[in-house]
Amino acid sequence: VATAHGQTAEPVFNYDESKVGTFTLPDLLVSRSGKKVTDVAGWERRRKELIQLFAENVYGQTPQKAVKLRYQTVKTDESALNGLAIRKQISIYFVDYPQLPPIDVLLYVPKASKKPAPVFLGLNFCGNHCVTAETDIALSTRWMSNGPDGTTVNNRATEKARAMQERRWPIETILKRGYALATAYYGDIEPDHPHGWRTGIRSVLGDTLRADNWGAVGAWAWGMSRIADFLATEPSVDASRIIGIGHSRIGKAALWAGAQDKRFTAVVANEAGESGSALSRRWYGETVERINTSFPHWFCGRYKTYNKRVADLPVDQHELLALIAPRPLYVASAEEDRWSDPKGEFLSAVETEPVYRLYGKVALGTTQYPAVNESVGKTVRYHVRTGKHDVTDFDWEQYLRFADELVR
Ligand code: GTR
Repeated sequence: VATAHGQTAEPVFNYDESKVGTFTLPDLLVSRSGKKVTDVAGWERRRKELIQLFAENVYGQTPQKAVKLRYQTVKTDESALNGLAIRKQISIYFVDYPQLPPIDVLLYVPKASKKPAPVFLGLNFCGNHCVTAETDIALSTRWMSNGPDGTTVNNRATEKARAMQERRWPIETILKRGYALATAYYGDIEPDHPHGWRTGIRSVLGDTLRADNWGAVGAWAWGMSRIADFLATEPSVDASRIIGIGHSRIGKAALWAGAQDKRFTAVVANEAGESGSALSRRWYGETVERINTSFPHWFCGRYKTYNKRVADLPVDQHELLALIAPRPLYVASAEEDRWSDPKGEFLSAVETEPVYRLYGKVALGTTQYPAVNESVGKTVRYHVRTGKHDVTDFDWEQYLRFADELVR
């Protein structure tokens, strides 16, 4: 049986632009009660309403309880990467929940920087040992998805995993451009599998009986905010300039973190796709039903009730992007990453324009889908690069320029 959006009873993916059909997005600037938003004060009210709607229907409620943290510096290298960086390994402990593992933060600060450095903050997929070849980074002992070529044994990292994703983290370039980098393994906050919550922060916060209990993406977003708490105590970084960054599922978390927490001065969502940057109502690539089926632990229970009726969702993802306004936002796609729906990510960014305009800013400033490998936009930027689902030097080159122009 075809629904209004051409989706059949089985989760079927569409890669045919001619089958996308038409859809109506919820109006960003009209509140649930029908009130039109015409100014910043009205938007700030609407903003709160939208955060609640995303919490109730998509990501679940983020517990507001203040959690006591203890920061322990495990190791400092005053001259890492041939003198380019001061490198610190810090563990964030949850004082009231000693059963939880700490979040292990890896921080690089440019040694040449005379003042506190603006900082990119992004979670990583396979442990801090994966982002660099430096052997004095502790090998993460946490649960990992099984990786290729002996990089894991029984869901634990092996020495072979070192530098496995180094290519996605051009640390030296970031440092040479004057930025610090803070990263941590997303599985420190919650291991990414359906029972992972039992050993993570969701085992002690939230309410598993509720349809709007937070999901793993919400937990990862919360973890980013806890790392921001730590950065606020770290004199070598400028905590008024934190750029939240994330790829794919971690990009979804980065967006949700930035939406809720204004301490993220800017947000970069690299191929965040379905339930991240891309419009859910656009039937192309991954669907709400597919993501809820493959990853039942990522979102709140209520999100699943929209599997076969996305048109009934009270929100769509352009509203998540708009929650970043008036702060700088970068949305990026890759041409071959059709699963993330590049065009749906672009259109979502286009839709934020009226909100940025309320603040006297230009968002993308264009509705024209750009050529590949061309970065467009003003306060909101977008590119679709050639290649696959990944993070490349090209991507970072755009993010660094964006940060130079809008964050520094
Ligand atoms: C895929 C998932 C995407 C994206 C991706 C990733 O399997 O369908 O939504 O999150 O994983 O994180 O790389």
